Amino acid sequence: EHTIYLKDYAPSPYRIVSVDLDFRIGEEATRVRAQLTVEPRPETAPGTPLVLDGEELSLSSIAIDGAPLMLSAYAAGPQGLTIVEPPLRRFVLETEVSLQPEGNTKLMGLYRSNGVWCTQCEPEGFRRITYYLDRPDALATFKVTMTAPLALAPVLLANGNLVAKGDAGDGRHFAVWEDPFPKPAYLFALVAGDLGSITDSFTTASGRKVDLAIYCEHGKEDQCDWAMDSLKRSMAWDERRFGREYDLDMFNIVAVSDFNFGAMENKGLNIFNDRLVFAKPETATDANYAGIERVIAHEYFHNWTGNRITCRDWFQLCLKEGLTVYRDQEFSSDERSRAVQRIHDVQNLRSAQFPEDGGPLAHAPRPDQYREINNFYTTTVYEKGAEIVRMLATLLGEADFRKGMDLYFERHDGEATTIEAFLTVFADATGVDLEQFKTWYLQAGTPQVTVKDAYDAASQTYTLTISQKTEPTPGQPTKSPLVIPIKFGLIGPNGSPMGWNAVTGGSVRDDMIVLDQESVTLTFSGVANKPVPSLFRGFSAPVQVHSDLTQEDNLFLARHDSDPFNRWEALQDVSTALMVDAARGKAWGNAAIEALRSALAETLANDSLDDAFKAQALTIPDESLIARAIGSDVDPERVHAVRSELIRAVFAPIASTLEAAYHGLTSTVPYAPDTAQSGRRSLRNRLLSLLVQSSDGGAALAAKQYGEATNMTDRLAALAVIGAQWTPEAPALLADFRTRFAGDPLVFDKWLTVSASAHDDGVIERMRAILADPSFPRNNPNRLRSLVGTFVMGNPVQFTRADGAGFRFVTEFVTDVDTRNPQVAARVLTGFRIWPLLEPKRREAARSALTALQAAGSLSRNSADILTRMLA
Ligand code: B3K
Ligand code: ZN
Repeated sequence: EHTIYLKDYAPSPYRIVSVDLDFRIGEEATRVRAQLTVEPRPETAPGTPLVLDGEELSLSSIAIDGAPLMLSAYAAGPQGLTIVEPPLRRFVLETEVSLQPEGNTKLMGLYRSNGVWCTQCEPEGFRRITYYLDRPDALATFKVTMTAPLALAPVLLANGNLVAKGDAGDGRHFAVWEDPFPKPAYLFALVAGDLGSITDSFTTASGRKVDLAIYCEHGKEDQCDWAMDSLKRSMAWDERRFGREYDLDMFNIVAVSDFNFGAMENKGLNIFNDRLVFAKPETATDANYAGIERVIAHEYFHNWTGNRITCRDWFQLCLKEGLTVYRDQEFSSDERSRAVQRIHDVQNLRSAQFPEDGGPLAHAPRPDQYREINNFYTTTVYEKGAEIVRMLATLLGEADFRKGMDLYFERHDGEATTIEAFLTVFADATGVDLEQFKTWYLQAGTPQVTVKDAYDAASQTYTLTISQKTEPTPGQPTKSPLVIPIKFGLIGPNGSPMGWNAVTGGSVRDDMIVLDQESVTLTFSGVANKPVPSLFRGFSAPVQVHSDLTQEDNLFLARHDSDPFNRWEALQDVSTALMVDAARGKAWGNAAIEALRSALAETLANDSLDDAFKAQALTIPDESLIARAIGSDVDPERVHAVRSELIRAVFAPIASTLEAAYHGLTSTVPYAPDTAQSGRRSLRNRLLSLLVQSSDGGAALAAKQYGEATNMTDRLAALAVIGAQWTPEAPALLADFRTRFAGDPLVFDKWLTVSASAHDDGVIERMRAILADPSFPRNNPNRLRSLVGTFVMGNPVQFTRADGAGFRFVTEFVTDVDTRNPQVAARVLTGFRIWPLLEPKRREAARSALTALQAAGSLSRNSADILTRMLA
């Protein structure tokens, strides 16, 4: 299998200066005429062939400067088109190809979703539209003419600004779009269809008026307002926080139903999975509203970090993705609660990225080789990439970080660049040497940080010994020390911050320790009492910390730490430690449970904490986190049992308190997705979930909430906890939910998600029946992922069943879907990454399902790549 290496990077010997595309969209086929203005680079030797990418295209004509090419002058194959001996001067290459968007189930290139023609080109989809240099360092200006039947496609959109439109005769019409900003082909987009829309406008800081529109299926216009509101807030935020203005006269968003992932930042024409656009209170949850806000922002922010400045090659993917995730996280923090946002982002990092980084698919945020680039749109590239940018901001401080960003925009605007160039702007703007810091981009694995402390009362000195180690990962047997910023504070016996006179032994700046060696011992002098250290405040580095803090220390931090993240973290650590002990067969004592219970009850009663924070504090770490803390030979059924038991032990005795608090949070005000209301609902629903899991009356209360709910957040929360527990109420409520919202595919997804989350032994059979139903939309990624994606990632008990039924269900699914949509299949397959952690019987069952899949052969490159790495 063909591997691509970063070290082999070389620019193409030819440059495409500008592109003129003509799409003739029709029901049977679409014809694409491309005129590429090409020139050799000055150093290109005569006779160097021009090699263009192309896939599943049928070529009908080819000419250079108007003269048709002889058969011997070019070769068209399954990978592309080679012009054997192009002129050694500027020339125009003209090709015409035809495509079959209707049969395109891979959803890459030009395809049809619900009758709408739309495109997805990142990373390598443009080659499925025309022959081209389909690589991110080939920047060109695009002019796009499209004609289509007026009845089928009254709306014709492409990148940039609309420059002409009109009648084309024969029931057809045309539109011409021009994008003045040179861009790589992966940012190309086109949409043609019969769509409704909402419009608005935004005036930029310098007074430019931008027309905004969101296009969608007719009848859904009223579900687009939140997305529009989010867009306008994003545009204002990027001006305020980063000084970045929008640059075209229009900005369009189109919602489509069939889409391989969340959304795409095509220049001036973002295309969205409709689940990240549509929202109304009856059918969308608070989490959906927050997700829409975040992704609308994310794609919009790409206009500067991704589009104006793009990637030189796909190894640099986290240059745009990590940075843009950092930006969207900051946006959400500014728009909502910073502490709660941080907790949320860290939970996500731990439950998705840490398992990737600690398993067979571990890779560096900037990998140096790949077989299939689609498999590198990972949580490591995105979320760990964002953590790296966050550490940079922490190390430099906000003002210097902004200076570096300003220089980045100034120096690299209009370029396709690299991680090195990104780091250099910060070094140049601040004088800080970032050579060692760069290791974060190059090294895979979650660093393990160990902390030991000691206090000497006689000399009033406190010492902290902090060391780091990163375990080997595939292809990286040895690791070097990273630069780890540790935000911290010392807390005195009365709960207030403690100072010190001097520190020796390492680098401490104000409230930050910088660990850049394998180990450091810091000695703080003038420390009057034994402190409790609060380390990694705000989760200042994406590491796993091992400290000898006792349960008492953690409960103390949970009460007194001024850092809200660490207050939350301390409670998580307390319950994790109890569950890990229990899973290993060590019973917990009553005293430990009581101590945790009273800390949680105190948190619930604390008026100075906001509801959303309390909801997070009352969350017991999920099963994947416990499994990771156990580390090896994991039995997920036992983990599940231990977690359920802890919840009962802690909460059953205070069920009446929880219930009173639950009723106290009942609200009758009309639904709004704002921070205060959604925080209140999240706490109330957390309490409900705890009640269902710990008290006899819980399920009835949930059934009542389900029936009386006036919004989807409350209705789904009730259904989800009943569905997961598979209480006797579950089948009837699920049936009701399905009919109540029949005809809304995004609510059907929620039904699928709940169905796939049930812990009972009947779940696999029920899922098989769902998939076998002839009316099940077997090519829609949202439906497939809601069912099977949820099962592999969110139902460890049944997925890892000892009899192997869960594993086989998933490999059979992969075999089937892989023939139609390899990206969806490969993504589901990554759910197996936990297999090396399992106890021997389950490990063997997983291995045998995976080897059977491999033996069957004929997988797509996407799935084969995942499988090979999984079994390596
Ligand atoms: N850049 C796209 C992701 C494309 C994924 C291709 N497999 C969306 C985003 O990250 O904003
Ligand atoms: Zn992105």
